[in-house]
Amino acid sequence: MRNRIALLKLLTVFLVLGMVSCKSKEEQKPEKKELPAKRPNIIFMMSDDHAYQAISAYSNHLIETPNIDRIADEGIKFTNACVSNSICAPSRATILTGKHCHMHGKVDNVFPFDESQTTFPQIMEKAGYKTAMFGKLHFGNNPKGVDEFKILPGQGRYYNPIFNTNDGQITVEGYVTDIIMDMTLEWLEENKNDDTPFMLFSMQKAPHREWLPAPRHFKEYTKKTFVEPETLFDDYEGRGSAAKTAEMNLLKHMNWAGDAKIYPELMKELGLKDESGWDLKAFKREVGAMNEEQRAVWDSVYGPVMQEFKAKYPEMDDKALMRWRYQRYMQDYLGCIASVDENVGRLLDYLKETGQDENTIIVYTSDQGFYLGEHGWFDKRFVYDESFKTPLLVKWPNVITPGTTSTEMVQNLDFAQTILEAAHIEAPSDMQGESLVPLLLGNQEEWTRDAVYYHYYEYPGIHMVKRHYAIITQEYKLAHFYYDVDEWELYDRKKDPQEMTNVINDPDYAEVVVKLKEQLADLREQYGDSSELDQEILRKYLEAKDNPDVETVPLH
Ligand code: SGN
Ligand code: CA
Repeated sequence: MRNRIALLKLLTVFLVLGMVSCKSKEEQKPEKKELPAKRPNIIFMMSDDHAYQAISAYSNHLIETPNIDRIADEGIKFTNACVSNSICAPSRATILTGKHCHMHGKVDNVFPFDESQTTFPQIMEKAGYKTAMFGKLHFGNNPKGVDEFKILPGQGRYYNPIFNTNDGQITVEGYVTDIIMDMTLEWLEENKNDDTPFMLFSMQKAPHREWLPAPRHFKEYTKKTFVEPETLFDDYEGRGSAAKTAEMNLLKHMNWAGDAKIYPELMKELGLKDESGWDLKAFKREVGAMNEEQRAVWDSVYGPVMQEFKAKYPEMDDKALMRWRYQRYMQDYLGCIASVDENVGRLLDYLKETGQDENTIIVYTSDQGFYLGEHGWFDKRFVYDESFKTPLLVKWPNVITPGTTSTEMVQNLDFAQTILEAAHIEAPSDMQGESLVPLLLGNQEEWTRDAVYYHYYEYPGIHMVKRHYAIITQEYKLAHFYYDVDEWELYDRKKDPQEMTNVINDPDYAEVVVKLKEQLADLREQYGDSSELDQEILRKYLEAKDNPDVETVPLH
């Protein structure tokens, strides 16, 4: 009897435990989070050529960016965000249209943007959002769907820049990064008592070539020494011919005056040539635009740097020169980032002070990544990680869990649909991305993408990076360089994160290659890309190249 009672007690315990554990399993099942009912404001900050290697939320081996990091700390950091074509205007057109380049037509920096394309600010404006855009667009025409704009013509200048505005051109005295943020803050201040939700683009020119820091950063940054990347002296063995023939090597292809800030007079003295044919022009464009005061500060810092170089130059071999080039490049590039970061801080502080931060989504990104000496390079264009990946940080109070990291493969292609969904606006069915809202809300299970598509076009042209398209998964990257060569490259992203060895002919990867080629063909079909289209785009490009009657956007 006693035994029976004991057994019954035991059974009851098990039953209760069982119920409890069932219940806790149900409780553990993540609850699907919903968008807040109120339409948010959105501030989309984008810099030009800002490498994720130069944001301390990603890595602090080069610089601390405490203000940009605040967005990551209070929101989400994407560590695998990428672009569909690593070059300025095409990336911007993809962001604004939500389509791949072959669909919106802005495949390179050469032709102007097709203004008949619908951009997402136009859709937001119609849906009752207030819209504005300040900074760099680089379309060869003015933005559509923004009530107010102040846009740099073409690449714009660092000092005392000119802007195209709703009311014609203006020249603003000062440093471009500060000025673009002044415009952003002025607009916010003017509109702060209006309850209409807004979509505001604040797009920095910095840190684009020729990397000119603000006077307040010259001194500090020209005195710094930065850690060299492991692949600075890459000889491109193990890669295809595209890497070997590209013209973006720090030693061989950087300009003396425009890039390294060697004064034209000193170039002459040392017998250095304007190899690109536009080096001296670029120097004059930037340094020539300074006022007396700016030029005096400039000379007081860069003068001694040049004297030091003059003394060392005769003794320098290629290795030493490469090292000097790298340091000079980083000093200026990171000096530009210092201003970008300070200005992000100004914006975050302003929003906090005025309480506008509560219902405002803040995005920080770049139009693509950039090489900071990795593989011996500057510039971008390749599908290799440093240019393919781009920083992406998003803050949305009470929606995104602070300090979240996502390793999902998200793309600039997705931004339009994301922003539209966040604003409760239906996206047009011809947009080709996927809304990131599930990832922002934490509904991870709704995200199913396992591969992205990439296509770079601008060749032959500046920096000579061959045309290629590619499929990228978390594990592999398969690229086809299809013009003036016919070469395939495969990289094992897990085993070879620096992408030093093309394993396309390695028998161990034979099956992977077959599978990825199939998947790539499917992706091309799904997105409406094809060899016929590649040929048509190429023919148009080659025809326009030497035809002065075709309208093109100036490169510099
Ligand atoms: C300029 C730069 C190039 C750069 C392109 C495109 N040269 O031509 O180095 O690749 O812009 O940049 S420069 O010395 O004149 O600046 S992009 O960001 O606009 O795509
Ligand atoms: Ca760019």
